[in-house]
Amino acid sequence: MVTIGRSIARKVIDEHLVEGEPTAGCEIAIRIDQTLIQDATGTMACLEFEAMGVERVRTKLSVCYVDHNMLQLGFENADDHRFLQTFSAKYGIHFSRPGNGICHQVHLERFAVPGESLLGSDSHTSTCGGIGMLAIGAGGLDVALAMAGEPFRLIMPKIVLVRLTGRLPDWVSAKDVILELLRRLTVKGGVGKLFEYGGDGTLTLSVPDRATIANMGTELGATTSIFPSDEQTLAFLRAQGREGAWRHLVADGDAEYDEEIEIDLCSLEPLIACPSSPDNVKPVSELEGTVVDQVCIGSCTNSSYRDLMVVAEILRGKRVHPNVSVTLSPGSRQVLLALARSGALSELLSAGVRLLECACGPCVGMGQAPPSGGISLRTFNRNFKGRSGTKDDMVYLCSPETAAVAALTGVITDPRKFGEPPKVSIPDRFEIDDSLILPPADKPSEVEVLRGPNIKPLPQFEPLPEKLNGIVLIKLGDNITTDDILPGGAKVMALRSNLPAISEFVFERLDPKFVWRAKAHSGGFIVGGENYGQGSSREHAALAPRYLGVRAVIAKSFARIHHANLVNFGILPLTFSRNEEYEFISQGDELEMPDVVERLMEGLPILVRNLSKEREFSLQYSLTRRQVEIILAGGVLNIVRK
Ligand code: MIC
Ligand code: SF4
Repeated sequence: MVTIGRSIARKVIDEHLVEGEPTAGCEIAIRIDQTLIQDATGTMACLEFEAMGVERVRTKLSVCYVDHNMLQLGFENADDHRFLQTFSAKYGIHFSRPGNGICHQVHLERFAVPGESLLGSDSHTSTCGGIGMLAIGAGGLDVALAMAGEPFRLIMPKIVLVRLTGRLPDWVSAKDVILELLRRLTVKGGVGKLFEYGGDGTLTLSVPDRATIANMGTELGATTSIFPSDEQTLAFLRAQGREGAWRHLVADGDAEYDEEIEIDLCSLEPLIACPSSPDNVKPVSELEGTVVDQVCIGSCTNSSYRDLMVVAEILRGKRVHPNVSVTLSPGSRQVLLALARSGALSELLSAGVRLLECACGPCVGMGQAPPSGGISLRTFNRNFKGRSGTKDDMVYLCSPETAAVAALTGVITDPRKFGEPPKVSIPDRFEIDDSLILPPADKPSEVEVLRGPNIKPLPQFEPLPEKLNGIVLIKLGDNITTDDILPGGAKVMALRSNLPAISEFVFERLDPKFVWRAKAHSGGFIVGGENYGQGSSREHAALAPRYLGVRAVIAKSFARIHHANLVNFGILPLTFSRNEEYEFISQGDELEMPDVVERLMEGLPILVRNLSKEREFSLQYSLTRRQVEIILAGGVLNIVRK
């Protein structure tokens, strides 16, 4: 018998396959070993899990992190934290207390296992791909289902080999590798794809470097990214006192891939993503001299000990520029304590760095908004307009090296001009202190789940009616993000467990009258361009429009997680049969879709009458039988409740 060599991704998928044929484009179901939720998406996921009536999580390991909604401007976030802590204790979930760090960094350090599967209610769950995990971001409801022991269903992605050759030059680091991919492929270049890294160059990258690349693979729209589990992985796990979790996991020599890309690491230079999209990438050298107002270091992308030590080394004995506000949000308490013990923290503070909590912070607009029109250089992964909290922000994404040098000079500077590159040695073993990770209760029946007034029960949604009609509430362009649909930031995110309240903010930044219009017409349709719903996994970007009566989104194409979230909450994701039709639709047009139920059941295109324009056209959908049933039922929860 001739056997075909397998990629790493294929090996892990095969080991977890429950249903389906792992051929690109087909639906598969995989067993989930671990789940991760965080406080911003987790409250809703917990309410959904509760609705499933399961007594204890049925995974190998489930963890809940508090890292996003850390500003406690009122009772809301504090109440939610208390809810999550008691809920976790009762239902068998490990609880990482506020202050312990950002979910992806902590999960990588303390829980990630090569070859296992992880589903997380956060789009950057892919970070743990850096250790050889099959780590996928999803909506809260899909994660709740996984916690209840259900397999995760997804479309088998194409597997793309990213062959890395050579070694990174001085002053160039992992962030520049993923920025190079974003430059080449754009924010929709990875949709329907899984990026697997291989080649000699991969061996030169540590697990945290790989995690930076896997983290930001999400910005390509990818299903996920995965690295081998090799000597580097063993060294990382050993430093975490977890070498027992290691297994050797590499691709077969004759592994087959759907596509291949090559990056010669030696040829890379410092890169930067310009406002306001992660794929607007240019060489740093082209932007030299641009005056900077703010530098933010940290986030789940660049928060490893190595990254923050590099910054400390660059700033050692110097002062940050008087016109630049420099913040540091360390990714984990482990890293922060290691910085403190090594003396690097004193260097950072002496240099004038503003130390923030071990949390997402400025990355999601939880404080530290830049000044009006301000230029902010961030080591983060997203720079969507307004995400920082300042409407006309100018956010650039770059490596810790580029950020640190700009913090000193006050202008964008090619770090290669700075002189000798910083040398950092990584401890063989980190000091491990898991005291902020609370294990679940031994006696769950004795735990009372505490709910504050901000936690509102989930509403009941109606099944799909025979016919849909209504007006086009809004017409949008390409690459609309879930931040555009439902913003982050301290004010709005505090309402994540309160659907009626959060729904008041739908499209607030793009069109403050949207909610008023949706209410006045008792719902309607949304029209979008390519890659609708890219970015965050927040299911609220589907739930809240549904709450306002939206029953279908018509777009040229959809981002993976948002497409799944729309289906989960009974909103029809439709695409144009002919994209030219987009041009003929305007906001306010009255649309009618007759016999939708029948057409969906028979797999026929959806017919649309644009009554305002007197045009008829057809729409397609990419839905499995199971997804059609979900839409007809008005959402997954209606099926689960039955
Ligand atoms: C983000 O980076 O946008 C977030 C905040 O982490 C989101 C999750 C959320 O909206 O709660 C994500 O990436 O999924
Ligand atoms: Fe947190 Fe930002 Fe990472 Fe999202 S991208 S998990 S907000 S640090």
